[in-house]
Amino acid sequence: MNREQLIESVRSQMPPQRWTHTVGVMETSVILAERFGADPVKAELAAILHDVCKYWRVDEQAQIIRENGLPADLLDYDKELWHAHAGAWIASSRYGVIDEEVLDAIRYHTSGRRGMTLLDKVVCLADYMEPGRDFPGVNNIRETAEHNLERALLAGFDGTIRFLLDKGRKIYPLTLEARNGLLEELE
Ligand code: DGI
Ligand code: FE
Ligand code: FE
Ligand code: FE
Repeated sequence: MNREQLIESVRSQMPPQRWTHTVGVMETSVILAERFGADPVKAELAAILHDVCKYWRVDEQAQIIRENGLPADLLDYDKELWHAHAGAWIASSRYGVIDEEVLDAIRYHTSGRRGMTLLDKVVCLADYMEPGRDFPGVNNIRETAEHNLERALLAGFDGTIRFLLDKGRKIYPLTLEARNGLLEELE
């Protein structure tokens, strides 16, 4: 499957506004990769696929997690987390992506993790700050991302954690570990 076929396949699995978001993540991932020294080709591939199954039925996402040995504890946390791990599995099994760096960037684009790679950080931050995003603090993240990848991503996770606290929701441990890891890197 070439790039155009991949794009068409992913596009057909989501509503138009989610595809617009994906294009924003693709473009922003390439910009951030070039700015901070990650591989822009890998960054774009991860971005194309990062939300591939976001609009699949949640029971299908759960089934992928249960049947393929993905972290079962995800099922005890918000459904919003599932599409990232399920998406990495689909990228590998359906689209033949074998590059573990690309698969990890898809897998951890929502939760983050401790010791995020440069590529993980680029895709996760692009997902926060692509041009279509509009939430309180997004312009601060964009300005910080002009010069500091870790600090910008930290601001993104801080916002998500605050949002989850305000809503009285659970926080997946990898998100706390991602934040702790970024703080240690910035020390
Ligand atoms: O798929 P997107 O909408 O582009 O963005 P995403 O994959 O980063 O999903 C973010 C959503 O996930 C956001 O609304 C918060 C929600 N969420 C629920 N529980 C957690 C969580 N996000 C993180 N990072 N950690 C959680 O524990
Ligand atoms: Fe996502
Ligand atoms: Fe995100
Ligand atoms: Fe996304």
